[in-house]
Amino acid sequence: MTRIAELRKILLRKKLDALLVTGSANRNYLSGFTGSTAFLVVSLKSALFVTDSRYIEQAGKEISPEFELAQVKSAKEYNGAIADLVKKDKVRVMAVEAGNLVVSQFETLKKYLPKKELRPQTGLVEGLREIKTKEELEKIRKAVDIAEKAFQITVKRIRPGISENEVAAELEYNMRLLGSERAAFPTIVASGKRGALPHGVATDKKLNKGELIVLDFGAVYKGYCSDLTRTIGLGIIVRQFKNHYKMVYEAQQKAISSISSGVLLSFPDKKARNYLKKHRLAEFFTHGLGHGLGMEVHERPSINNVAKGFFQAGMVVTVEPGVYLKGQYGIRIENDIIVKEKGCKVLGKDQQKLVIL
Ligand SMILES: [Mn+2]
Repeated sequence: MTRIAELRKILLRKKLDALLVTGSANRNYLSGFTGSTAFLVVSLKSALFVTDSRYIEQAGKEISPEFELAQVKSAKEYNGAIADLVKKDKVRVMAVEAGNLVVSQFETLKKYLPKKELRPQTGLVEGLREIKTKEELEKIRKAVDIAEKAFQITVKRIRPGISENEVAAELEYNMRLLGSERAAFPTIVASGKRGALPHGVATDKKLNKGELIVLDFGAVYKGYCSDLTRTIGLGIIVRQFKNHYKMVYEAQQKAISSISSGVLLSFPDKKARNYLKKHRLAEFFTHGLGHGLGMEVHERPSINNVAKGFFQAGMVVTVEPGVYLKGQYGIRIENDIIVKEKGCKVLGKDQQKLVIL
């Protein structure tokens, strides 16, 4: 079944006549379009792709033949094209993406469709994206491979006195050279005390001996992301840091080995947290265990201790426990895994030992 057909099944079930797709990853997933300005309207009867002159040629090459392609000249005309389809297909209730439509667009659209109901919805397309096809899994695998190779090259250049920004720049440069379209997100390089900021993006702080350095980075290959975190040490590292590293690694392994199709999404987080609790580190593990990964670096499902639902074969998720000691240091280890019918598969290699440069 095509993605459009899957979506129509959902529309029918929810008694919706159409969906206006405005999220760029959702638009790409359904149509194949990789550009940045276009609307999709999928009704039970038709599928319309609307863009302007900048993207018309690209859209002609990229989009699935299920869509009728329409060109408009102005923002006003976008609304007109949507209204025309709504009329033609006798749409009464059109769903809009609550997370992907700005309020001003929503208000304008209401004026164009005074007698219709626009119903904000979340997760209609995102739900479909949770389970990856073989082709999608291959792209993610390649994105992991690129990030990992770039890290191995970059690590050789890390030494005391160079800045977090320089390390981030080299890492992103090496990912590009290896085939990444862009960095999946602003690269995190957080050294020493800054490591205790779970999302401490790189600054001009210089790396010092004796520090732990948290690097969180990802590549994008054919539209699919990877997301890895490595913690390394520089110079002589005190025993406490090494012990904590081992515990974070063990917590990650406990979580990974608990993941399989049919297991509660909240289970691996509990596994990791319980292990850290035994070692009195749970209070420093201040975020959820992980998240889904695909066309967006954070997507469904969330993997934390309040997550509802079950793992299913074909999901790709990150497993990234960390501990953050304010004013001292941080440790996080993150890998990307594919959920299987039985168990799961870690993409790339895991980082068992603390690498000390
Ligand atoms: Mn992550």
